[in-house]
Amino acid sequence: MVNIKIPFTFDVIQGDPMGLSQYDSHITRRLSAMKGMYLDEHAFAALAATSDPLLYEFYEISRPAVTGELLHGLSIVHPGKVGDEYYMTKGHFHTILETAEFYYCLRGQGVMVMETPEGVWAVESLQPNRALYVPPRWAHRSVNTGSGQDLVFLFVYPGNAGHDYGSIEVQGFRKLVVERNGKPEIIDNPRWLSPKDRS
Ligand code: PAN
Ligand code: ZN
Repeated sequence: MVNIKIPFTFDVIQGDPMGLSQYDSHITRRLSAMKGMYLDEHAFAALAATSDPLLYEFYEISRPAVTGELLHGLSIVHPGKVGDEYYMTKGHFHTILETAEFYYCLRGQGVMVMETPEGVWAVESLQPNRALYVPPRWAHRSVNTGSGQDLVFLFVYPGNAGHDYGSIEVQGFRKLVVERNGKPEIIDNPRWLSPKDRS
């Protein structure tokens, strides 16, 4: 771990996969960690029966979980699909809802799917050298829509933000990103319920 009281630098390693010259944790999420999150349960089961592919991974530099600090790191979403739904992160709200996040895309093609607790939604594209600002209150999930290339981005968010996966794990986002005729398309998630219809 870096000395948390003095300034420091680190480098993005331009390999394949990309990485960081220093980090405190490396978290990997395989298919088995995403049970119930993909619409096509048969495709999920078929893939799970043959292998447990690595869908995404992220490197974090630890900072104290307090206001004023900024947590940051590098995420890599690998290319692939479960049925016709692209590999994606779980996605989450921040536990402290009123905390934002900044992303900077370094490699690949993808989208960020976002929504508020009220069900307002947005999808923005990610491509190298594009920055994305996720305002406070918006849940966010990154999706790799590229073929054969990792989607890689840096992220920065307040140290006290925390992660709330709750409602996303139960019903997902309002919109899904699937491949149709070789291209990404945004479709309604049939399992999504508006806040007033949830029990
Ligand atoms: C990112 C994400 C990271 C993995 O650091 O945590 O890309 O996504 P999930 O946490 O949804 O599995 C971030 O948004 N942090 O707040
Ligand atoms: Zn976040």
